[in-house]
Amino acid sequence: MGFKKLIDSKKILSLFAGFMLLGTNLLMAQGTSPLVGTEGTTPPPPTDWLSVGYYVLLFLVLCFVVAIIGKILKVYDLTQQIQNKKIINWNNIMGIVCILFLVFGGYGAYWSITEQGSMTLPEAASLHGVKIDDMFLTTTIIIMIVFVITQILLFWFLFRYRGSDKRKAYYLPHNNTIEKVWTIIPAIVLTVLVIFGFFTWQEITNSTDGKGESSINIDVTGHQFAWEFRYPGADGKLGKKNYTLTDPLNILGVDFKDKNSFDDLKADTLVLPVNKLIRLNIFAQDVIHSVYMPHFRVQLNAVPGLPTFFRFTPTITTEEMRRKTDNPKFEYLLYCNKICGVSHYNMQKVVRVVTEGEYNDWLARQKPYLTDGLKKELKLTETNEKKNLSQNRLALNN
Ligand SMILES: [Cu+2]
Repeated sequence: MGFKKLIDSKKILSLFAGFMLLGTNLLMAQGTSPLVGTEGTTPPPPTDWLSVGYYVLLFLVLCFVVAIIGKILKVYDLTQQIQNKKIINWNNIMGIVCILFLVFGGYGAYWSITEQGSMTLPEAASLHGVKIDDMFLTTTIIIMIVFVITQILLFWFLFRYRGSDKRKAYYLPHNNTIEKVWTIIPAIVLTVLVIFGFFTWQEITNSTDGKGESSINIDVTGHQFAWEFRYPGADGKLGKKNYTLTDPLNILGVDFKDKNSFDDLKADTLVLPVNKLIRLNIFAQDVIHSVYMPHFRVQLNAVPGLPTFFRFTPTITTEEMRRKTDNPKFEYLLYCNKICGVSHYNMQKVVRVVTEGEYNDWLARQKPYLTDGLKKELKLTETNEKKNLSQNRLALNN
């Protein structure tokens, strides 16, 4: 068999299609392989092989059924034609199919909203989150109204004005009024939505306190595949960072020439005091990650070489949320929202919102970033000892 014949062969093509489907199946099932995760992470959920294969098969069966019905109708049509009998009026059939599509499609949309509607984001637990939700709701309502009106008009017109020998189509080359209506109305609605969004976003990000002096400054650094937190010590200031100083002991590249770095703290959980302005300074060390905290409506990319920040005020403590959701195990979470590599799914941290007193207690228990090992590496103690020695000598000489 020549090459041209081979690629034209329907059997080969269908085999290829089957192979591709199997490939998709395998891809979707990926994730069951044991992955190297960071400590304290959860194992990946087992993939439901049956469901993937089941839906692929269901789709194939449906395609097959539609094809068979089409063939039967075609044969019926041809036999009618041969016997000089009335042939099927395809315009009527297509018109009815359109109405059926409108009814079942409309019901499908309704079902999807009522069934999956509860799967939207939970109650907003930050000040600006409420504003984002308002905006989202307004946009959704407007879109829904437009959706219902346009779908009814579209399918009703397809049915009402379906092809017929009794009617002649009206030729409409151009109509300025219609052009104006369908340009100006969407333009006004979209402008209102965009301006609404613009002001909300400006309110969230606009900060006269750009350096974060009046907010609690916390560094969040993403790397494959974990988040690191750095809190300011008693001085309330975070020391400078310089990526060239990064090494196994100084994983964040903190610059200890800056005195503010000495009391900086390392934390494993993101603990936040309630009703206080928090400023997250966001960094990435390898690829693009994304800080995502759905309850606080916070999401911002962590880009290597481009520090960003997000300021927000949490308003509901973890305890309150546990009571509200009636879930004693409830935790706020910080996820990575960029598919950044094989263990991306493991890049999450617990976020705990507590009262100010609890926050101060917790902070006092955190370990300093400047560990003994790091002190040794930086020869901080040695130089101090040398200093002491020379001072002693000076004292002796005097
Ligand atoms: Cu990531």
